[in-house]
Amino acid sequence: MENQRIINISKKLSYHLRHAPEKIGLKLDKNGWADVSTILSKLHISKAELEECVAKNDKQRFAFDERHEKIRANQGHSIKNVDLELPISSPPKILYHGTVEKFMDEIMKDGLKPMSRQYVHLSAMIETAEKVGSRRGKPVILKVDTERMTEDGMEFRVSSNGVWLTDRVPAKYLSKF
Ligand code: HQG
Repeated sequence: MENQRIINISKKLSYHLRHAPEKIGLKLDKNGWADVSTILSKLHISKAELEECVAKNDKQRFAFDERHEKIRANQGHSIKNVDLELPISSPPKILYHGTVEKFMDEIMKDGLKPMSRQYVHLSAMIETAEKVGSRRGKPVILKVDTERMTEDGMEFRVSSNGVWLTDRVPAKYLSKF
């Protein structure tokens, strides 16, 4: 398949599996899984195209169940009642968050908030944070002191595609990189 077509399908999958399943009559179960057959008919794509899209996705955003009858997004949900049941994990001592200058006053006052998503998204690699920030303009990179957060009882989870997730990051654990 052409790269642009893969990207277009991936965007639709992200939208419906994370934010708006009802727009195409899709139902997510409590763990975020949706029927592959519904996706195929509503997005007018073949099983082979869906398989290729999942396999070639640059961030491995989607996962199939064992029999490839169900699919879900690995992270990024805004739907509140989806629980991926990710176990609590111990993160590297520092994680990074990429944002942009216009949000900085608010972030350094209120900390990082999940905004429209379930969690604040953090990464182990600076390069990833730079990419995330660049979606909005010139990236500003924040360091998150996860060691102190953990000492203070805060929890982290990691998605199967390596994105670190936490409920929020109070400003005292943040510093500019
Ligand atoms: C900012 C993409 C004001 C935050 C990426 C960010 C990621 C605040 C924006 C994933 C704030 C939320 C998530 C506060 C946070 N005041 N602004 N207190 N706290 N913000 O898109 O982290 O390609 O929900 O800095 O690669 O940018 O979709 O989060 O700029 O992994 O798979 O509010 O989305 O992945 O934006 O991105 P988002 P994000 P996918």
